[in-house]
Amino acid sequence: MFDRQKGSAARRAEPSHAPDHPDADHQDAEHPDSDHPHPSHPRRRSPVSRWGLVLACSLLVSLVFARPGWTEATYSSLTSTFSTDARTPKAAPTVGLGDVVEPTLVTADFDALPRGRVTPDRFIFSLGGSNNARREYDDTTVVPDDRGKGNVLRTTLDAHSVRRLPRGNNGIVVFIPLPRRVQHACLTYDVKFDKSFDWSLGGKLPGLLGVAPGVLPALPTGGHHTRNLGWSGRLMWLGPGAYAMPGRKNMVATYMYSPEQESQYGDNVWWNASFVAGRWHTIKQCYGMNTVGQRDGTLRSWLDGRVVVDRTDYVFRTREDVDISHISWSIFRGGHTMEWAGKRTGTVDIDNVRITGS
Ligand SMILES: [Ca+2]
Repeated sequence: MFDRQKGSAARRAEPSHAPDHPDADHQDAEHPDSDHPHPSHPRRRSPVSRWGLVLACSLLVSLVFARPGWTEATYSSLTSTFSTDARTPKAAPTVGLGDVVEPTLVTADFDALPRGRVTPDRFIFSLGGSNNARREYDDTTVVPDDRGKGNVLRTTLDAHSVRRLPRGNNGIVVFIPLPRRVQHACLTYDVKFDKSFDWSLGGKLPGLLGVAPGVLPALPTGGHHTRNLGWSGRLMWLGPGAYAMPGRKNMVATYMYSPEQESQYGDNVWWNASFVAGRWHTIKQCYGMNTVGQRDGTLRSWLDGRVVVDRTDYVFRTREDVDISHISWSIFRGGHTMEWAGKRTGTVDIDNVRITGS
């Protein structure tokens, strides 16, 4: 029964053509290690430095009041810098994974972004990457966080559409190089589907992937043969039409492309758990590369703090130069046929993205 369910969903699971904007890898440059905060060294402050601070604050205040549009102007200045660099190295905190402390590679809460449709620069400022194709982001907006303060990133999925049908570019698919390649990594984010979300047959949520140097990150997606050059691990929400589990309204699965995948369109690793429309969930996905030639890769997932997948025998790779190299920021319905479309326009909100790894 398990295999039949898996095959049923996997056969329908993804368009048979490639995403058309694979992110160029040219910005995957190594940056200096900035993952360890500077140690704190208490020191005596001289009166000169204190007056310097006062003067600097005064200058900042005068600038603020002199330029009503300062936030946007300042932001534009920032983003113009960020748009030419994949990411600017900055001191980042560390977070714990059980008893292991991993450096933080990416963190984004979207609270500093102006509300409204996100521009490529603002998306890149938050999460990295180099894809400046405006149309990739035209379903993504910054909206207030309904939990009280700050913003979240919203992807709108129009009624009666899937990724490429009836036309255009619905949802979002971008590939974002990590600041550096790692052997194991965890991706955490909050996600909320709107309260009347139509689960339809299902769709994709962001995950991580790895490709060998020089290989386009779109390779282990879209029904392509990975040729052992990469793997991907995203999430899918799946509606009842995509599986045979009576009584289940929707299901979540980790959606894998790997050297041992059974379906051309990827395999589902079921969570035996469901999303609830209108409720914030916290997702954590961890991927640990296997030793080449051994079945010792780790594949773990949590939903709202509860372990839903715990595999220690996974095979992600058959070569040493495949590791964890990109975020796969995929949010769309599909599948490649209209049976994946929703009857209503729906939204998927994401916040508090964090990637740790080493
Ligand atoms: Ca936020």
